[in-house]
Amino acid sequence: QRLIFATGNEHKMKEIREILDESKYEIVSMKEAGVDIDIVEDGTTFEENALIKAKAVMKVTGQLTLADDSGLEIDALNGEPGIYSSRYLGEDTSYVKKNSVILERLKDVPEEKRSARFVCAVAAAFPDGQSKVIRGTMEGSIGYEIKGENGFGYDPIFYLPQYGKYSAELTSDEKNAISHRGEALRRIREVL
Ligand code: ITT
Repeated sequence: QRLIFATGNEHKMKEIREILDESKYEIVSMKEAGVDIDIVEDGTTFEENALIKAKAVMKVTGQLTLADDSGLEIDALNGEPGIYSSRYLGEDTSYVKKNSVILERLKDVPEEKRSARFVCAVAAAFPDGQSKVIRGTMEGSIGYEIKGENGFGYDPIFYLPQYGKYSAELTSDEKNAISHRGEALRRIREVL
């Protein structure tokens, strides 16, 4: 089954290809599909933004389209950066900088108040106009340093107490097995 994945984020794309069985799905990125449109993500939730992206690309291609809207919710920052995770502190700010600023903002926050979670909403927009959206989460906490070489974005500050490791220290298989994206994609597979 052919499906288009409406993301311009290559790190997400890599994880998506690893998680979904490529013998069952022909996964085409937006770039590969030749889709170059500006999508205004003006929803107020991960789910709304995932649906906006999937529907916009389904409209121009007429084909089954999936989209991922995701981010990091930090409880001590009242859920920030949340749906603004990629725009946080400015679109062009590096993640080394974003991650350092977050550690600095949390420097006086004690262990028990450093809880955080990654959230991923995956939406499917079908050619007949129907749609479906599913959320996955990964619970953890904000660590005290920037650590690990794997993953992307906020993975180097996201600590998983169950593993005694930062998310960026996990192999891609280990991350995909427990991640917000892994959960959401495995569940949406059932309705494709
Ligand atoms: P598309 O909209 O084109 O898919 P984007 O990167 O702009 O790409 P989002 O608006 O969904 O996507 O922003 C998600 C941001 O949340 C992403 O850029 C990362 O900073 C962060 N994020 C999401 N999942 C993550 C993960 O698994 N590990 C680390 N950071 C993650």
